[in-house]
Parts: sequence; structure tokens; C-alpha cells
Amino acid sequence: MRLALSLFILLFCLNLSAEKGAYQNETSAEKNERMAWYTDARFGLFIHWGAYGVLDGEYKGVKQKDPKGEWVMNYLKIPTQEYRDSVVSQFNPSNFDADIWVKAAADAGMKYIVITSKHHDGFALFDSETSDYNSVDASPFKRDIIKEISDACRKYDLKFGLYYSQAQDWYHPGGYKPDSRWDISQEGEWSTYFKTIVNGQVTELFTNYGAVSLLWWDSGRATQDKELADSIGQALVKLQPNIIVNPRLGGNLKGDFQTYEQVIPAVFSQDYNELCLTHNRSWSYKASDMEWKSPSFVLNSLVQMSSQGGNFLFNVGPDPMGNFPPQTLETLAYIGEWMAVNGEAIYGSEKSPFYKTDWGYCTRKSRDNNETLYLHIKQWPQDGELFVKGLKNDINEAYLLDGKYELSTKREKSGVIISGLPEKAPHQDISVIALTIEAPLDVDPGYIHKNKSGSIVLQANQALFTIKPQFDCIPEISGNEGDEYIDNWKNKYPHPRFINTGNAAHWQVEIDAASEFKVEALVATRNAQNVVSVKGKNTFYTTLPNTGDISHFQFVELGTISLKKGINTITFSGGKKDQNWDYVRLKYLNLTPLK
Ligand code: FHN
Repeated sequence: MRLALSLFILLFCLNLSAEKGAYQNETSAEKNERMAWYTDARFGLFIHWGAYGVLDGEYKGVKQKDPKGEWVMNYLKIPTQEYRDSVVSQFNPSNFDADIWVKAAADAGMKYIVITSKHHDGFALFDSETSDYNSVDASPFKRDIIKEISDACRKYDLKFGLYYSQAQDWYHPGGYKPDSRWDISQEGEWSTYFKTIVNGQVTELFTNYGAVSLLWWDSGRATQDKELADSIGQALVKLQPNIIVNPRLGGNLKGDFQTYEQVIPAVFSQDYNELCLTHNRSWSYKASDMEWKSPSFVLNSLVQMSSQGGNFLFNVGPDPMGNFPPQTLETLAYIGEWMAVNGEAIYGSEKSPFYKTDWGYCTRKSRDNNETLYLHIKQWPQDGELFVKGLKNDINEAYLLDGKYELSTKREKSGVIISGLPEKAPHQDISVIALTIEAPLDVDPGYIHKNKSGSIVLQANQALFTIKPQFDCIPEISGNEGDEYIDNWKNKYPHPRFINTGNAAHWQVEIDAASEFKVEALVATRNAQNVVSVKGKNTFYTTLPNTGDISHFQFVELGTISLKKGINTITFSGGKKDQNWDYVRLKYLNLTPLK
């Protein structure tokens, strides 16, 4: 009797616990609790590794055009058996050591790892009973890579996450969009593939490797049966009750966070957000891809994402022998050195209370009755003083995180003056000042407001930028003080047809009543093909005239937007993905109320 009762209680609790978590009904407090480690972590390592690394984006003398090395089988239409016999059969990374990889991530200050357990080529990096197309059965390496990585994550106390390509699979029958297959062996029912390969392999991954903290589905747009994906996805995550999932399952179920891929966003639309970014231009290793982002650019991306309350998943593509590229090791070491001094300003930090600052970024920590602001200074003051506009609190303590070097502060009407800064910045890129404050924090965020005439002027140097470093030049502010303009907003690569660079400028304005505005811009262009979109509550598209050349500015009426009462984000960007964009300089937008 006692056994039956305890079994009933166990099953009842299991069932209850199964009702909370990813894809289940849970309160926001329950979700926040499940996401707590993710917010604390802020910084993780994405690992794209597989047989594709053996090829440098080239096969039988033909080079792929797109930078993504992990797509070589698709881009060069390599037949499945040929890819298995001549590429997978070469995958023998004799230098692979999970301990070295995971320790490098831990030393860089990273708190979680997401590794490709199976990418689109269908080749799994774990010992799968579901399919023998895996590193143990189909390659000379004969090792379970996922097991070795999961063990090393437990050793170094990093959360273990898995990337799994559930919608696209170029090897197993049915695993890709019917109209995109190139080998007869790929023919089959997608739902059969999903119920057998996906359901089987993810069950194995969730059963055989201990706690899996994060699941990174991919290519949701290729999911061919949304209801099937939802039902299997919802059942699978119950095997890992505390797991968090990204939004790319492809069904109707919402994920736990928004993913920004190769796009560094300036404004978020969801509560949890993650940037994933390649180090060069390919997710996987590609020997010829030497377009490495600098260590300071990667550090800046981490700090910027943290200042917006987001996570940064930085990608490495290990080489076919199992080594991290030297450029990645150098960057991880650079960031690790910075994090060893300044990590407290990143881990568990919340978004900045300021709209924008002219000295760098800000992160925040609210604990009990205390507030701490971390000022990430990029432009180090030469006069030993820093003015923090909009901060209205008295400061308890002010100090450099590096060496706890004490500073003085003086509260003024419009902000706080921090003085006693050393002449030399503690760090060449970003130096951090900590301010401890008794709650409640009292800050004027600095949103843009109407001027005396009732118009709103959005200056170049007040803009926040969403950027796509992958393919584009990064907009920057040029010109003389008081006459600045957004510059460098053009395509990095000469393109037969100008394409939308994907960059965007945003301004956040606060108004006291919902209103309609006429939008005008002072721009300079060199051809009449630039399509822009302007977004408020509504979005409109228009084409800019050719102003003669990129130094000749002309006042242009763009259209009208409506804004709501309160805080609005106004966005000025290129048009749709394939609409023209050559080179635009912008001095300001002028919004004039219509009535
Ligand atoms: O097609 C994949 C790509 O190879 C890579 O894995 C990225 C990483 O987020 N996801 C897909 C492209 O969106």
C-alpha cells in the first residue's frame, strides 16, 4: 500500500513539475526563476563544429559564394553518399580535447556553451542509436563529442546547451523542404523524418548527457508541420524540466528568448534577448575566411548587449583537427582578462536606466535596498572629471572596478560630477566606474522631447544603431560639433545591385499626447535609388532623391508618422531586404506636428 502511495505521489509531482517550464503554462515569476541562470550568465560560447570544416567552402574545384562554411554540402549540391564517403570519412580531429575548449570558455568569463549536436548536413556529433550517421559510427574519430563536452561543462561549472537542426537535414530522407532537395535519397515525408530522427535523437540528447540547460533549435522557417513540431517539441522538453529554448522550433510555440543573429540590435522587443555573432564571417571553420572581428569589437558587443539587458553568444568554428583558431584564442583571452576585473558589471546585470550617454554604456544591479550603476567608459575624460547627466541621486561610493580606486562625486541639478579620475584609463577600450546608490534610483533617462515650437528634432548624435557587422559598413558619426551627420552607411562589398545594408538608426522620444507628425530629413545621397523606411506607430517607405553627391545635403519631405503618448522608438532604415541602398548621410530628422 505504502509503495503504491509513494509511486502515485511521485507520478503526481512529476506530472506537476512537467506542467511548468518551456512551452508549458507558467507565470512570469516562474519563467523569471527558470531564466535566472541565463540572466546571470550574460555571456556564452556558440560552437559550430562538424565534418563541413574539412572543406574550405570548396569541393572538386568549385568554391561556394556565401560565407557560411557549414552550408558547403548544400551550396555545392554534394550528393549525400558522396558527402558521407568523401567528407565525413575524413573527420578525424585528433587534437580535440573538450577540457581545453571548455576551460578556454570559462577563462574568457563565459558561463554557458551551445554546441552543434547535429547541423543541417545531418551528421551528428554524438553516439546515436536513432541513426548511424554520427561521429562514433560514420567517422574514423569514433568518439562521442557531445558526451565529452557535457562532462567538461560539468567540470568547469558551465551550463551545457545544444544546438539541434530539427527542420533542415540534408542527409535523412524527408529532412528538408521538398522543393529544395538535390539528391533522390533526400526524398521522403518531413513528418516521418521529424517523428523518427528528430524525436529519437533529441530524446537521446535529453536522456544520455545529464542536465541540458538550453536548446537552440534552428531553421524554424523550414518546419513543414507546425502542429507536429509543437506536440513533439512540447513533449521532449519535459525530459529536461528546467531547460530554456530559443524561438526557432518553427511551430506556433513561443520560445523563451529572442535571437538576434549577426545583427547587433539597439532596441529590444522582448523580455529576454540574445545576440549570436560569428567571429569572422562563417559559423563553421573556413580556412580562407580571414575577416576576423577585432577583440575590442567583440568586447564592445558584449558590453552593449549587457547594457540593454541582453545576452551575447559569441561563436567559434574549431578547425578540422579540433583546435580553436588562434584569432579566437586571442580574443577569448582578451575578454577573459577584462572580465576578470569587470565581470561583476556584466553578470546578472540589468539594462541601463539611460536612453543614451556620450561616454559609453551603463549596466545596473538592483539588490534589496541598494542600486549599483556600472559606467562603462569608452571615451576617457582628459580633465579627470565625468558628468553623468540625468542621475539625481546622492552617491554612496564611487570607484574604479580596477583596483577599487576611490573617486569623488558631487550632485548637481542635472546630474552628478565624478572627479579624481586618473589621467590614464585603466583599460584601452572600456574602463568601468561603479556607483553605489541607496534605492530608489532617480534618473532622467534623457529621452528626446518636443522643442518650444512643438517640433521634434532627431539629431545624428542622438541616434542608437542596429548594425549588421557581417556584411556592412558600420554607421558612424562624422562632421563638426553641432553639425554632425551619420556617415559610412553603405555596403561594405561592391554589389551588382545595391542592397539594403540592414543597419538602422533609432531615436526614443517622449511625448505627452498621441500625435501625427510630418517627417523631413536633411540627407545627402549620390543616386536616386535609396529606399528608406521610417517607423513610428506606423511604417512608411519612400525613395530618396539624388542630392548630387554625398557631401551635398538637401532637405527632403519623407512622409507622416503617428506616435503614441509616452515613449516611442522612431526608426530610420533601409527598405525591405532586397530594396536598393547605396550610401546615405543623414544630419537629422525633423518631425512637425500636423495639427
Ligand atoms: O543556417 C544556419 C547557419 O548555418 C547557422 O547555424 C546559424 C546560427 O544561428 N543559423 C542558421 C542561419 O540562420
